[in-house]
Amino acid sequence: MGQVAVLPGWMLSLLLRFRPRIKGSGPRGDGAHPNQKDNTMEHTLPALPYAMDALAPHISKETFEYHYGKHHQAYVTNLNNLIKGTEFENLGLEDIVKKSLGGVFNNAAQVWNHTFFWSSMKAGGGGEPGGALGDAINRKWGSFAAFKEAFTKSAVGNFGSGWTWLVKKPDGSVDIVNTSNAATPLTTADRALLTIDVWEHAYYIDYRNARPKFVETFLNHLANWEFAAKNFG
Ligand code: MN3
Repeated sequence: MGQVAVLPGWMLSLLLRFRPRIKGSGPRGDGAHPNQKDNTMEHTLPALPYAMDALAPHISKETFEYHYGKHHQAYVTNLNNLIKGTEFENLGLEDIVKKSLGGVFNNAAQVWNHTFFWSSMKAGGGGEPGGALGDAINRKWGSFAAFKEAFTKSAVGNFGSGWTWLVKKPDGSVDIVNTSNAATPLTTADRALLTIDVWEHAYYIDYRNARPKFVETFLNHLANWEFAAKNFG
C-alpha cells in the first residue's frame, strides 16, 4: 500500500490544499505576486465540504458567512502575514501548529481546527457510530447515551472560548478533551476524531447565548460519524 493511501481523506485534502506554491516557476509564470521570493508557502482557505446553506436550519448560511467567510479567512490571512520572513514561511500547516507559539500558533491552529470542525459536521448528521468507534465509545462510557451526556457536559462547561474534542488516545481508547482558545490535540499524543467549536462566534447568530442548545443540535443533527470513524481508523 502506498504511503498516501493510508492517510485519512481529510488529511489528504489538507495536504493538497496547503501544498507549496512555487512562485514564478510555473509554465504560466504564476506571476501574481512578482515581488515575492521563490518558494514561499501561501496558505489558503480550504473549500467547505458542503454549501453554506447545507446545514440550515441548524446552522444558518449567515453563520457560515461570518464564521467561515470572515473568522476562518482572517486566521488564514493573519497566518500568511505573520510567517513572512520567518522560520515558518516554508512549513506546512501542521508543522507550523506543532512548532510555533504565540500569534503564529494561534492563527495556524485556528486554521486547522476550523477545517477539522467543518468536516466534523454534515447535513443529516447525528445518530450514533457503529463499528470499532461505536465499540470504543461503549467501552469508555457504557452506552452512546452516556457518551452524549458526558460530551454535552464537557462542551457546555468549557469555560470561555475553546473546543471540545472526541479523541483517540495512544492506547487506542477514546476520550473527551476540552481545549481553550486555539489549543488543539494536534500538539499532543491524542488523535482528533470529532470536534465542536464552542467559541461564541460559532453559535451566537443562531442560538444567541444558548450553548447547550447548540451542543444538543450538533449531536442530534450534525455530527459526522463517518468522518470520526475514518479518523479512528
Ligand atoms: Mn470558530
